[in-house]
Amino acid sequence: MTHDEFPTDEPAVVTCGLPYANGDLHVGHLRSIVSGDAFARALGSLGQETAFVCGTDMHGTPVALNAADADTDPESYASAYHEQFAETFPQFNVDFDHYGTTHDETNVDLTQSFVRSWLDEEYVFEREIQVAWDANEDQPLPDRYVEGTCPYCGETARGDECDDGCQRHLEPGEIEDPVSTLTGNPAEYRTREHEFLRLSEFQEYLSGFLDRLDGTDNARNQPREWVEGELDDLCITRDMDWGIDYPGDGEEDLVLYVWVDAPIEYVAATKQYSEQSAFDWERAWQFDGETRPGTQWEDDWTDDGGELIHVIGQDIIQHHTVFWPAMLRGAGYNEPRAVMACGFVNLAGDAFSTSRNRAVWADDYLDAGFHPDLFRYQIVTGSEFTADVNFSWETLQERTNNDLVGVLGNFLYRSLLFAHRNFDGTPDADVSDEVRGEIAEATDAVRAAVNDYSVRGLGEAPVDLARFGNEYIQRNEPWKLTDDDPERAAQVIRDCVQLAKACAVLMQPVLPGKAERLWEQLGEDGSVHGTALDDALVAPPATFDEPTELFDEIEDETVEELTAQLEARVEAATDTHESEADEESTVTDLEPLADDRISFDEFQDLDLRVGEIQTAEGIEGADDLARLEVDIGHETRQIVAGIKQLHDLDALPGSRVVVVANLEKTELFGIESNGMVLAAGEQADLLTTHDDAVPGTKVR
Ligand code: B3M
Ligand code: ZN
Repeated sequence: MTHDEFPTDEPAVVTCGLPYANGDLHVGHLRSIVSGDAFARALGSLGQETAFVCGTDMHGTPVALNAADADTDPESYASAYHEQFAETFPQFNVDFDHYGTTHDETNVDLTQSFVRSWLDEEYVFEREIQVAWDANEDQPLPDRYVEGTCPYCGETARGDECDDGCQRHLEPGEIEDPVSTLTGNPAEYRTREHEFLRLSEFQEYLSGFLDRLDGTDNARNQPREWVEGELDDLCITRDMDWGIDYPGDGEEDLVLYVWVDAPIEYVAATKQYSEQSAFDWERAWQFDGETRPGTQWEDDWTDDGGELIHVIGQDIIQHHTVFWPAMLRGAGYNEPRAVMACGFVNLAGDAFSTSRNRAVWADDYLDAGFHPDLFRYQIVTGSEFTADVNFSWETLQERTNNDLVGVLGNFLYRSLLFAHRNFDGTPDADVSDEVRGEIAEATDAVRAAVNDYSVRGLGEAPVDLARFGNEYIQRNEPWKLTDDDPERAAQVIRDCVQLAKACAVLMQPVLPGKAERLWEQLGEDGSVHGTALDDALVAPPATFDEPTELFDEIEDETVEELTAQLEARVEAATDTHESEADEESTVTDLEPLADDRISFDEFQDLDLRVGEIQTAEGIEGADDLARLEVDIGHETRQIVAGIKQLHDLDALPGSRVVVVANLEKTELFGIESNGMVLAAGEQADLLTTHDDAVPGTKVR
């Protein structure tokens, strides 16, 4: 590890990826936000000065498109979501120090000042590029206004990202076969002038940065290939009205790309927090070394400056480990210390699909009436942070009933009840060495979890300690001792009460609401939030009232009902989606007929032949491609076709197909393709013959 261990003397900033103001929150969003909250709370308990900030991502095509669909202007549309988000997070016990928006004045000013610094340092240049254009609507099609094929992996992608495939960021003009999402028409490309950030100049810097970067392995390793390959400059402007105006001269009609102002909100939100607190945002964010690239990139770096930690979903690693550090450094800001990227949340083993309503929404959870800490515990301990995690009402029930009720709640209730009934609170005795050691180990485990960026470890710590507590009670049977050996009984219960208090301190990051209630039950003054880990060993008050159970079991009937509701909704949504998709493909997706006619001779130039598939196998590592051997009479051809996912390859041999035999050879995934098999539509419906034309017969 390049960085000093937590806690350090510098201020820390923990951020979460900003939710787009284009739809309701679901448990997928909540995963990284709850994890960030738990991590920030745990850092605080180590004694690290910490600001926890986030905000709503108001700009960009996701918002503009949805606002247009909803027949409203983007600002009102985004503001309504912003208010909804700001109200929802506290209901999940997420406690931001500042939750802002990318559209407020602080962020607008700061974003424009970043761009001006890049301009001063000559990191920005102008270039003519091809942008997608809807000829019918006569308008440019930035980012999500256009869909097509990813040039890197062949999956269907949006204009600026390949979110169903290789997850890469795509630059304007890169997407192949672009189609307008406004009209479904094929898009044209037109030449426009745009502004670019010279990312390529930061290559050496970024490579050193990745060597130093802490956090989860996915975030530290994945960007290597992007930084070590050819690093394309980043287009930072868009042809749109909605966004922050590009502050350079003569480009009044351009706004900044949403990924410019979005991460800058991390800085703006910290600044706004500083205005209401003693937190020093400049100390955290500003870098006082050299900002020009050059040989001193490496020598220049010191471990001074704040500890900037970004908690994000794994789909936005490139933005946070390549673009963002370059943006910061180019404007004279400090670099991230760590990026923690979590996996997705699945529903019954499959990805969420919000457009198909195949999701558990934040409101579904809140309406079901469960305490927010149950969700927090399930989502944080359900898998390693970097792996995908399943959410279902059954798993919520299982984790709640087994761990929270069965282990943690059980230990706390029996200990405190026994202590209250027999000693009116904390017995007058010393904590044993064994229990003292056990608590010290548990707090060390939390320190280690923070330094390993393991959010799961934070959730497990209090339950593990309670498990020990239950075993300790079982082993010492204090109920047998009260009459025979009251002193020994006092000692055992003293230990249990201390373990309960330690549980409260350890519960604070992941189970903050329940920790607070336990704190009250222990008769402690003030709040458990802000207590240090070391308070786990400080004696609780001498008296406290009769406790109540902290957790209730989730009943089978409740789970059955919720599961049935969810399944019904997902099914209904899938059916509608499929019928809509069918309609769409027959009506709106039809490409217009070509205007230009070709001559008969030109048609004759195509050597189309009947072929018979001999073998068909998937190409390893390529999502869509299959290698076919096709008999075309004179010879057998090797042809690569994008049909791997769309056909049962084992069933293909023996099928007749139509082959373009005189197409120039090409290589796909390192495999030569000698011809083309004709197919129709998205599902690659293979063209065939219906009678006895033998392989090699010419098609006319
Ligand atoms: N608004 C949401 C996403 O792509 C995007 C995050 C911005 S973080 C600076 O996940
Ligand atoms: Zn891709």
